[in-house]
Parts: sequence; C-alpha cells; structure tokens
Amino acid sequence: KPIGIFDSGLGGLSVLKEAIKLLPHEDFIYYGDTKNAPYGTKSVKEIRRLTNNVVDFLLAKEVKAIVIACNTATSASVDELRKRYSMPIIGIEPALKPAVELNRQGEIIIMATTVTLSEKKFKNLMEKYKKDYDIVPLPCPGLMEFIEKGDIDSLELEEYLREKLKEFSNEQISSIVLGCTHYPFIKNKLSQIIGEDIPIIDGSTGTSMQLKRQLQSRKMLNNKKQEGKIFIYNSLDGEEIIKLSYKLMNI
Ligand code: DGN
Repeated sequence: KPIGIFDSGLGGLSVLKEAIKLLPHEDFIYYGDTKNAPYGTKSVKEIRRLTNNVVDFLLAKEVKAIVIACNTATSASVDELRKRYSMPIIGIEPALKPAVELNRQGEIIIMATTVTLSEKKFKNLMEKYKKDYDIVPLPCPGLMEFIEKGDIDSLELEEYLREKLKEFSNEQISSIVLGCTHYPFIKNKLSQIIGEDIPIIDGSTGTSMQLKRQLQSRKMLNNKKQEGKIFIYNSLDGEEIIKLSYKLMNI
C-alpha cells in the first residue's frame, strides 16, 4: 500500500523528496490542493474542512499512512485526524529544536504562514524555548504564491525577501527556520541574500524520519526491493500543474 502525502499546494513536494530518499522502496501518492491554496490565511475551521476532503481522497486510494506536509494544516488538523484514524498520521512543525541545538549567537527567525505562527501548536513550541533563546516569528503572507507559480529565482522574489528581512542585519541572525513546506524551494535565493554562513533549517528531514520510525515500529514498511512508484495529483485541472510538480521535484 502507498503512503499518502499532501499540502495546500506544491510545497509538500519538498517533504516528498526527503521521504523518497529515506524510503526508496515505498510507493507515494502526493496530493496538492492548489485550488484551495493558500491555507495560511484561512480560518482553522475552513482548513479542517479542506484537510478532511484531501484525507478522504487519500483514503480512497488505500494509503497506509498519511503525511501532512503542510505546517498550516498540521497546526489546524493533526490532533483531530489522529483521534479519528488509527493509521500513522505524521505532521510537520517549524524545526525549532535543530535550530537551538546549533547553539549559535543571535536571533532565530521563523518564517511561516500567519496561521502557523498564531496557532496553539506553535505557541507551545515557543514556550519551550523562548526563555533561553531569541526567537523571532516572521509571518510571510504572499511568499508561497511565488513557489506555486514555479518562481524560485526572480527579481520580484528577491525584493520580497529583502523587504521581509530588512530589519535584521546578517550579524544578528543565528539561523532561519523555514516553517512552511513551500520555502525550501527558495533556500538558495535566501542564502544569496543573508550569506552562505547562516544555517537555514527546514522540517522535511525530521518529518521523513518520523514517518520511517512509525512504519518501522508498526511493521508497515514495504519489503519489496524495487524502487517505489510516485503518483502526483492536484485539485487543479490540467497538466501544467502536474508538470510543474515534477519540475520542482528535480530542483
Ligand atoms: N505549505 C504550507 C505550510 O507548510 O504551511 C502552507 C502554504 C499556505 O497555504 N500558505
């Protein structure tokens, strides 16, 4: 049986890429809900409704586990989904722990959607670390739209990022945490702006490792030796979006 993985668009492909590296023999079904993107500015109730629709789609494909490759949807829905289904449901959250473990001086900037940064899940995470570390949440409405268009390198994108980061000097930044699964695709652009020395961390490795651990402990790993198959679906009609998805997979 395949593993289902979804996002409110194409961002979760950054998690799919990591998951394939760790679990090369598994089949994956990716669902991008681009038609309803962005989730990041919607109400929690609406995000839950949309998430449930995607989960129904994946269950109809008989997935054995579900990865919510979206920080926004995880904040809104993961607890509810875990209560409802017994299969492994893996979420993603801003990778604050690896960032603090780097033990660097300065501020840890967390880039994410407005919903992710204002939900209880993130507040609890902040609570854990904020006494000992300088953590600055930085909501980035509008950023995922660049990636959805396949734009990971334009002048407009560079201007957007420079404007967002203008109040921080590079010396004052300890690291940047990418708390939205779309953002790993603009990591290079970000590095060009803040300099190669500042670590940029995302949650895709942690989430993929968590997926592997859960499948291992429940003896649900695929024992076949051949390479797994990848299927990509999107709520938008048309081939363009699927083509763009495969293009992002190779970046
Ligand atoms: N990729 C999603 C996330 O990780 O939060 C959100 C994108 C969005 O809907 N704004």
